[in-house]
Amino acid sequence: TETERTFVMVKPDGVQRGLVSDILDRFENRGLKIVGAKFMRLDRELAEAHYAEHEDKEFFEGLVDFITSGPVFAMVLDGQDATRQVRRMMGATDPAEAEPGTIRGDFGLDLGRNVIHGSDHEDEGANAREIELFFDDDELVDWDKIDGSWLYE
Ligand code: DAT
Ligand code: MG
Repeated sequence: TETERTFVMVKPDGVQRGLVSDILDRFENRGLKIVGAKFMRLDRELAEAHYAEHEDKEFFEGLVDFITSGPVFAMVLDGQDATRQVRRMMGATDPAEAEPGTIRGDFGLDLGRNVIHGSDHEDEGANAREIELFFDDDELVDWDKIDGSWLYE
């Protein structure tokens, strides 16, 4: 089975609200394999690099303030079509528009507090770029999960 890795991060609001386990539960139940995870706090340099594509937007400063305001739970998930599937599970950027059943649609109300980040599947290479920004090679684990042949045909 052809799988790929994607970068996912529970933002400071999700951590403060105790949503880490619930969110991780959804990804594990879906069949995505954890290959990296860490609890950390972003410094401004990392936050600005992570959100570089938005540096000219008027919300950039507030976004960097927010994402550095408390700890996050960062992870790398592996699976078939993982980047796009995680985005589908997250829902629309604005929780007010996200469908119920999605993470943002179930846990959020406000655009600036949307609980979770996932690599953009429409931005080629965003997943690899973000994984490299947040994780050293030796922090990622190659392993076979026993449910592989039951999850994939
Ligand atoms: P996503 O996080 O769904 O990839 P994005 O890359 O367009 O969305 O924006 C990054 C984050 O910036 C987003 O999760 C919330 C914040 N944001 C986006 N648009 C915003 C806006 N118009 N006003 C305030 N914050 C915004
Ligand atoms: Mg984005």
